[in-house]
Amino acid sequence: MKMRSLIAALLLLLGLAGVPAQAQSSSSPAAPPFFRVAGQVKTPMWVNVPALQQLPHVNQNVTYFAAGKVENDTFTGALLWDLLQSAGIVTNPNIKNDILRKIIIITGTDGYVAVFTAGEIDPGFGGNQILVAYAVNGQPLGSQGPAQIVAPGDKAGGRFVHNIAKIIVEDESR
Ligand SMILES: Nc1nc2c(c(=O)[nH]1)N[C@H]1C(S)=C(S)[C@@H](COP(=O)(O)O)O[C@H]1N2
Ligand SMILES: [Mo]
Repeated sequence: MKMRSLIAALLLLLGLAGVPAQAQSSSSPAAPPFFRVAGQVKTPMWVNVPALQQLPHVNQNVTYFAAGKVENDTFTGALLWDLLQSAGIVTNPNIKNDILRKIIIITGTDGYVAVFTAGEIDPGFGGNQILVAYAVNGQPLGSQGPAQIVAPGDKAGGRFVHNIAKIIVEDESR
């Protein structure tokens, strides 16, 4: 009885949390609508496309190699920096440039991993416009969603992690 109402409540929560919104387009198995932002952040969170769309929109036209073929696409998304600012990267003010010790680990639902550093995306340092993209050429990512990384300037698509499952901030000295 108790367990059954717990399960019912969980199903209701899942429903409210956006499973129906996800059920729209892609023909391949639906990717989970949320990914996790956690680790050395003040506010760990679950992020979906509507949450990303609340951050400033950035468009990037990129040309890169994927499996030996040249791709050219225009992606829309939020800056990885802005997303992490909304979670608040934990830094120690007593450590000189502590932000430069932070490592950002992006993992896809298939376990694929690429790593960035806070220093390369911090506007005060590298300022690279790494995107957490939710649309390509004006269309939702569908089976590659809910979001993927776009790294403008990369020659090949290896760091363009699809189906983001988690973004974890770690510290060099962990
Ligand atoms: N989750 C996940 N993302 C991934 C990969 C992968 O295996 N799993 N492969 C990467 C590689 S090696 C490339 S070249 C690009 C290819 O994606 P595209 O064809 O959409 O450009 O995706 C990247 N992102
Ligand atoms: Mo690749």
